This record gives sequence, structure tokens and C-alpha cells, in this order.
Amino acid sequence: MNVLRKGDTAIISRWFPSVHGGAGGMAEVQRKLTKMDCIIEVHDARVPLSGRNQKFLERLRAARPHLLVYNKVDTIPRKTVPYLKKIVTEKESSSPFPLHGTPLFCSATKNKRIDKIVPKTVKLIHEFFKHNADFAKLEYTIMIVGVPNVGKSSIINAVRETCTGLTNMATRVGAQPGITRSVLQTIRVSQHPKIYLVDSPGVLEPTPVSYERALRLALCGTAIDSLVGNELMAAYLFNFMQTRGITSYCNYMGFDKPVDSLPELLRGCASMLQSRRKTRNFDGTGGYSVKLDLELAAKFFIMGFRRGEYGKILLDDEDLPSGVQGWEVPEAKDVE
Ligand SMILES: Nc1nc2c(ncn2[C@@H]2O[C@H](COP(=O)(O)OP(=O)(O)OP(=O)(O)O)[C@@H](O)[C@H]2O)c(=O)[nH]1
Ligand SMILES: [Mg+2]
Repeated sequence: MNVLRKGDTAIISRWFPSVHGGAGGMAEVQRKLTKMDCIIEVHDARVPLSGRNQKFLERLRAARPHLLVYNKVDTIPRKTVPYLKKIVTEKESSSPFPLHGTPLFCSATKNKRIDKIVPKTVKLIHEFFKHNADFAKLEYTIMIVGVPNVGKSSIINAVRETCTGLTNMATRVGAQPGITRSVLQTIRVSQHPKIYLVDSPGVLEPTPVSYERALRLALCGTAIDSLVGNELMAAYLFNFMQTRGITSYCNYMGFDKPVDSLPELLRGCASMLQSRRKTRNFDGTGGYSVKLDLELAAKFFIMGFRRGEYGKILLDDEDLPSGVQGWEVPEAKDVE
């Protein structure tokens, strides 16, 4: 899983395609970046290492203050956060352009640490430009960048609500990747100091390091499911859970005990959902066969993960110290 063969990178990069803005979108973001006072890079806390586009970010950090934000912290065990901060900071310390400040872990939908974003950003801007005598500003424009579906627009809405009390959505949010289609108008999120946030489409293509990392990103909804394939994602998720002894899918899927293989899981799930697919027989008889809909079962299994039904699960868990688990699962309930 970890070693990419020739051609694999091309397949993987198709999973994160131009619908998110592609080269045009990236160029648009880069053009706008030169006018920004700061960049907030947003990631999904379940994959704190898998989704970074290192080259782009290093170039960026040389020119602008940059805050690294991990959103959706509600989806990972709270005890892993201090370790993740340390792991990310250590990995970045060898970069020619190390991180500005410490990464912030927050949740837009649960309103966790959203109130820290504006003060942290203003502090970073002041530190970055402190030797620049021309830099005396009363207002700041900040762009939010990141891979698709990590919650960039949700963060803008949440910051705006925290700072102004306005609860209507200033920018559209959705569970599919590619909701924000172009660099949008600036949205004022704070009056004192005057701060404008600029939303952007999820144009940062992750650098594909391995199939494993690409599949983790896909499980978090940053790719187009139909291009990756639900059964491939389900196979990865099942293997991930099985190797860690996570069996919390049983309640959600109506199993009274863990299953041994993916086919068993998908067949059991399709039977539980009573989902069958009618397919034409190509044997000249003109008849039809009815089979269990395993594709739908795979989607259902993945959806359970995305909705947090199996508990809080950190996917990039390899670097945690031994004895610290990357998952926290609900108590097993008796199946009726
Ligand atoms: N669990 C959880 N879900 C979140 C959080 N923030 C956002 N989401 C969900 O993540 C999905 C994507 O949110 P968006 O704000 O549209 O993400 P985006 O990065 O702007 O996406 P694109 O514009 O498509 O690139 C939505 O279903 C949100 O409800 C969070 O803190 N926790
Ligand atoms: Mg968006």
C-alpha cells in the first residue's frame, strides 16, 4: 500500500480533479494571494499529515504569515491533540520555512476554539511584518485555503458568527467536495480590528505520497467518491479497523459479532438494508438476475465512518507514541 508504482500517481491525482478549480482555480488563488495579509491553511484533523501540499505551502510561508488550522477536531479523540501538535511541529521543523506559530485544532460545527482564530491571526501578522516600517494597517484580508471539503466555508461562517453574532450563512457549505467554486468576495468577519476573510475552492491538490494516504483523504470526503470507488474505500476502511481491532461498526450495521472479511461485511449490510440490484442476463434469454447491492452497502459503511457512527477515529495514527490509541469508540450495545 505504501509504495507507489509508475502510473499510480496519475490515477490518484484523478481522484482530486479539476472540478475543484484545477489549474485555473489554483492560478486564481495564487493571483489573489499576493494581495492577502495572511493565509489560513485548513485541514481535516482525521488526516493531519496526509493532505498537505508541501511545495505550495513552503513558497507561501516565505511570503506571507500562515496559520495552520485543523478543523473537525470533534471527530478525533481529544487526548491525541497534544501529540498531533507536537508531531506536526516536529515534522515541519526541518522545512526551510518552518511553521508560523503552533497549529490550531478547532471545530466549526461544534464551535470549538473558533474564537482563537482572529487573535492568533492578528498576532501572526504583527510578528511577520514587525520589521516592515511600511506595514501599519487597520484592516486585514485573510485567505482560507485547503483541500476540498475540510470545512473552509464552515470556518468563515463560524468566525463571522463568533465575532459579529450574525448567524446567516455568508458562504455556502455542503457535504460534497467542490461546493465553493471560485474565489469569492471578501466577507467581513470582524469590525475591531476590521478583518475580511476570503473563501476559496478546494484547489490544493494533496501531494500523493501513497495509496494509503490518498485513500484516507478520500474517506474524509476530499475526493470524488465515484472516481475512487466505494468498494475500494470500504476495503481500506475495513482493513484499517480490523488491524486495530475496532469493531464499533457492528451496532450500526446490525451484526451481533465482528465479521472476518469485507465480502461478509458487505453482504450482511446489503441484506440488512434489503438492497438488491436487478441486472440483465447477457445469456440470450432476456432474463434478469437479482443480486445484493454491494455498492450501496459499501456507501453505507463509509457513510457510517463519515457520520462518526463508529466513534472518533484518527486515520493518520502511526506517529502517536505507543500506548496512545488513535480511536475512541462507543460502548458496544446489545443487538436485538
Ligand atoms: N464533524 C464536523 N464536520 C464539519 C466541521 N466543519 C465543517 N464540517 C462539515 O464538512 C462538510 C464540508 O464543509 P464546507 O465548509 O463546505 O467545506 P469546504 O472546505 O468549504 O468545501 P469546498 O468548498 O467543497 O472545498 C460539511 O458537511 C460541513 O457540515 C466540523 O468542525 N466538524
Ligand atoms: Mg467551501
